[in-house]
Amino acid sequence: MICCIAGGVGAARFLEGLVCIAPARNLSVIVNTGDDMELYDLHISPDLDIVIYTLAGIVDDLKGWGIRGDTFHSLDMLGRYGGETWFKIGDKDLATHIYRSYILRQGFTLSEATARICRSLGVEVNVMPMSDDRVETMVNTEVGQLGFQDYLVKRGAGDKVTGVTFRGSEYAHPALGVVESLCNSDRVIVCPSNPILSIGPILAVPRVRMALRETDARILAISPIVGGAPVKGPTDKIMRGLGLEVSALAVAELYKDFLDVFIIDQIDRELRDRIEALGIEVIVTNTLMKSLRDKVQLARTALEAAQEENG
Ligand code: FO1
Repeated sequence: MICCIAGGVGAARFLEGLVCIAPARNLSVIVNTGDDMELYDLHISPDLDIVIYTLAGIVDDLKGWGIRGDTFHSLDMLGRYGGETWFKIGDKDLATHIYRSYILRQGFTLSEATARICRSLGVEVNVMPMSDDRVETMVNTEVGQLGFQDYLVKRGAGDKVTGVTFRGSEYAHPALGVVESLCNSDRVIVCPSNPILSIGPILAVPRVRMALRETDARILAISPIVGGAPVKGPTDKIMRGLGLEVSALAVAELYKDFLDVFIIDQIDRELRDRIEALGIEVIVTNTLMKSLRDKVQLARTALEAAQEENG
């Protein structure tokens, strides 16, 4: 059994490769919900949707989020009413948010809504939200505290970041199956996602970090930082804002209390010794996922590395 810890686009691309070489029934994925937001009274879970749409084969590959070939008639109409249109929700995507919100309003959990969406879209991987409790990633900036999507999408990640907090995380319980999955898997893979904004909220759920420290599973992570820059998104701005160096080494430091193996890109090979000095095994390979072949190759390297000790 393999349990993955995932944010949005970077994680989904890695998972696309992983499902090509590992049976879906052996995979579970714990997904960040710190990015979730309410818009038009709908509960939107961007990272869950990115992972689910990718595994269902319907994601818009170019953007990495949303549904391929989606149209935006509903959003255009909302704009005519003077509504907010900065968050580009397509017509088909809108149906997911309506359906999820409908299930939640009936008193079911986000886990249940997620399981139903996966079933309907033919996704056999066990995709779980990190928690059914609300955890909100808040970004402290020079213009004040912003919700994650306000910071990233509405304001284009242009504000200087001074801190990040995960509102509600200290009281959040892991969703049903999360701790079991971390403890009963042979391997845990932390996907190449933003360590602060995407993996950070998951680790901020106290029982999750505890389970990572306690599990017998071999824990492996893939660096989302290559050559001192993020593969995607504002990870560099966030890390700098928190006074961290933008490097694979700094990511390793963030995970060192539970990490066994760290996969870094060839370009970062000179960091090997310093990461190994943290007590973490290092694998150097190509981590850039430009084609499906790259994704499968990276997944294969991760599986082989994670297998080594457990046999
Ligand atoms: N990201 C954007 O940069 N602009 C958007 O308008 C946008 C809309 C959107 C709609 C649905 C969805 O599931 C995701 C969407 N994203 C959009 C991506 C998303 O906000 C972020 O990439 C993730 O939250 C970060 O992992």
